[in-house]
Amino acid sequence: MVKIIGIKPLPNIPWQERPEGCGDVVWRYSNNPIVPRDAVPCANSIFNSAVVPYHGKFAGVFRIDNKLREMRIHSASSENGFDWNIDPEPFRLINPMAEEVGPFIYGYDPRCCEIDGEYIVTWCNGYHGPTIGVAKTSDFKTYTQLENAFLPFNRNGVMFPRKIGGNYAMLSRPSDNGHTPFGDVYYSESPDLTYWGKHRFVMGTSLGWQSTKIGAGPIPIETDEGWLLFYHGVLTSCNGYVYSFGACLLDLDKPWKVIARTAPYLIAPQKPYEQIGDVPNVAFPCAALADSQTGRVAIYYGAADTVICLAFCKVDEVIDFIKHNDLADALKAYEK
Ligand code: BMA
Repeated sequence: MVKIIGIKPLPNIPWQERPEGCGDVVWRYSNNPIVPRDAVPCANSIFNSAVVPYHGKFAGVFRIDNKLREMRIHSASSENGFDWNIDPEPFRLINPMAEEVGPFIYGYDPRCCEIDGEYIVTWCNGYHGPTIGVAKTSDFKTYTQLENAFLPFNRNGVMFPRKIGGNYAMLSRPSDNGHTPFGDVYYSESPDLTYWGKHRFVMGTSLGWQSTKIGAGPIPIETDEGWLLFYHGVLTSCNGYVYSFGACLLDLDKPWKVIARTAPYLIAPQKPYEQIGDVPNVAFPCAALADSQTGRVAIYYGAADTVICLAFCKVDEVIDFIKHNDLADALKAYEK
């Protein structure tokens, strides 16, 4: 079996077996969505959200677009990973640099990474346009903001769960100030979570579902085969953007090196809750839990910019799928 490295067993990982007759490597939870759009009174929609194991239970940082259509982040907690209590108030963000950088404007698409016993939340932070906001928390009640990782415009800042070459490491997706019709994934390092450099290109757009732009999804999962990274890809259809997701394996020591990457998608928006909502045709993963003992993986994804959903896979099967459906092979066949 593929070995999941660096994380404790998670026997209470939310899980449902693959339905009978389903041949897909990633399958959806039968009771999706797990969080409806109106789970708290202020919410217009609740989606693209992050979760982590926390003191034997689960903690979350959820994206809520409120009824003023402001984009906010709220803390959440859960006993079982399926049923969530969401704080009706936005997260308490303490910003020691507020005098210099101004107040919080908006925040969306959070990710949450446990590293060296601390929880680091990254999100798309409004600062003269979108860039990567960073904060630390230990209790999921108060969050202390750090410097923005990058200059505007940037989105999809996703930390690695351990230092690489002695530095913190993050993937991100430089973008523009609008709905960005392009986007590749880059890697950066920082000695102190303040100064970011050593920027490396990781991967760009390619065929089909990932032809317009791509962006890192959940915190990568370390395995003895490489970093397992789920990522979203966007296709431009006659009817607008279509957000699907696939996965890749990145080199453990030099994560800007792609070992293999799925040519086909793993999940594309095909269920009504992914096709109908505030933004139709979106499946956008922001978190994944993994159990190192069983190889079970639970993926949290936003659907149609409206609700939160769950999907499942097994680490062996998904890595096998990535290797046997590698984009590099598809591109070779394409050239013939
Ligand atoms: C992206 C982000 C995501 C969103 C997606 C589809 O640019 O804003 O939050 O899910 O568009 O609208």
